[in-house]
Amino acid sequence: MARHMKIAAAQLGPLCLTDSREAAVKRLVALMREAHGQGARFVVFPELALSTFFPRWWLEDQAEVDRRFFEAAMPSAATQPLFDEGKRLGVGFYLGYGELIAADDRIRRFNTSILVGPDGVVIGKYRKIHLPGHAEHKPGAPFQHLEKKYFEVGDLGFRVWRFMDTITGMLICNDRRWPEAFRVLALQGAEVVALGFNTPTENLHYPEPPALRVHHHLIMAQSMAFQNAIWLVETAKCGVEDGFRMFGHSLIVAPSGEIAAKSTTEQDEVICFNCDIDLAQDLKRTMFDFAAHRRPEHYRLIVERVGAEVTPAN
Ligand code: ING
Repeated sequence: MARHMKIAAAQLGPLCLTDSREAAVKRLVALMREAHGQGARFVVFPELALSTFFPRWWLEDQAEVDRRFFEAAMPSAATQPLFDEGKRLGVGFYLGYGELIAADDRIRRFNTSILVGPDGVVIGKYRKIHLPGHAEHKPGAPFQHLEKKYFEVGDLGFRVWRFMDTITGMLICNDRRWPEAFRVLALQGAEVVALGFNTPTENLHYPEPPALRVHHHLIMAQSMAFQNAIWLVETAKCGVEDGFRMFGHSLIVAPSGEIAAKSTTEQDEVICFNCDIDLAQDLKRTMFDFAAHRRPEHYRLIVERVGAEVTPAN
């Protein structure tokens, strides 16, 4: 009998600068209830789900940034209601948030996600490794993308956990643009990967057609799911936040690479699918039998070289 798990992507519409954590948590609890009502037992929330996407702003008062956009404890009084609801409903969840830790007399800040079991206990933590954007102020740009300013590169690696009878891994947003991230999870036996994202509709560097950005999002999700034979759940925070638009298109993608469910709005929206976790068996036994087909002795450049260098054989 194949293992099934009903998984939901709980997409969050805009959160504006004036929205409190408590307001965000209220909406997350409502989305969790809606997902549970559709039969979901695992709910994937977006990246940085407790606040507006603040890296779009150049903010100089670090104490204010820490107070408004980072969590020094998880759960805290403000987020405890979400953990309580998960436990009450018997629902596990993925949550993205800004993590602040005061460790060995310095403060460290990460773009973090956690995996919480249906008993409300934190099972795993991931700190975003691929930080896009820039660290310096771009006054001439229509908006900033200052993840390199506000966050440190994650120090926990790409890992998987035993989770509700599956092997589940976590990624965050920009990670979905780097095949290495998925492959490292798949090499550890990942069956499900949860990924929250906040992706601006506009490109701050050059006038890229918005439809093209969605096209990239869709092809990456399908190819990463297929080439690693995983269920891939990608959940957006989207809509217009303080005048800045981010796209939705939350997805549940099967190991076949087929989109099993996709959101249709840029608001709070739950999509849900009854995922056959064992669907990937045939792929992992044949086409993507890593042990039988991979040739790491020829892949060394992937690890040894960071940027591209022209080194022709002739
Ligand atoms: N957001 C965007 C993402 O990777 C981005 C940033 C968009 C980078 C498009 C490059 C191109 O989807 C986050 N939060 O990583």
